[in-house]
Amino acid sequence: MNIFRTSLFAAATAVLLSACAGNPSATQAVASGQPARPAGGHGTDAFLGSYDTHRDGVVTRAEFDAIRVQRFRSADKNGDGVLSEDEYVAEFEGRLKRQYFDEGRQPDKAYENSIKQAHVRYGIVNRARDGKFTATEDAAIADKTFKGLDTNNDGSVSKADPQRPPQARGDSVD
Ligand SMILES: [Ca+2]
Ligand SMILES: [Ca+2]
Repeated sequence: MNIFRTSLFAAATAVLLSACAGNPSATQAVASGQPARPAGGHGTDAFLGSYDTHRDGVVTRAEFDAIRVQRFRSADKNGDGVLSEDEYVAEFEGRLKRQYFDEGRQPDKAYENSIKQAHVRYGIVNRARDGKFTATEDAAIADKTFKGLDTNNDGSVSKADPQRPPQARGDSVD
């Protein structure tokens, strides 16, 4: 990174920080105590815990897509544009570790099971079973996940979306 880009990055960070400081609702959302749960799970609560980076109780489609794309890219360690099972599970484990750390927990039986489930999920998301989970496949799953939770179809997921009964929710794989 050259000096110009470094200073640009610093300037952008400063703008972001001041924007946060000037936003009382952001502070209130944090104070409301909804825990961040980066490793997610099923249902609206888990979804908000994983994707609601502003902690304001709402995840817009743009916010969701940006996080999915960023997670996919950071998971693709060898940069070949697809995720192997190892890359996929390692990315999930990174989030799970952070969640355990945030909650002050030590890895336990549930942790091991979550990792096992991530391997099972890979078998589901990698439909072609070729060990190459693509960004296109990820985008298709993301679309299904989001639409399944945005039950009032207003382009964002929040508590305002009436939750469907579990059996009507379909196969959520993330
Ligand atoms: Ca890869
Ligand atoms: Ca909605």
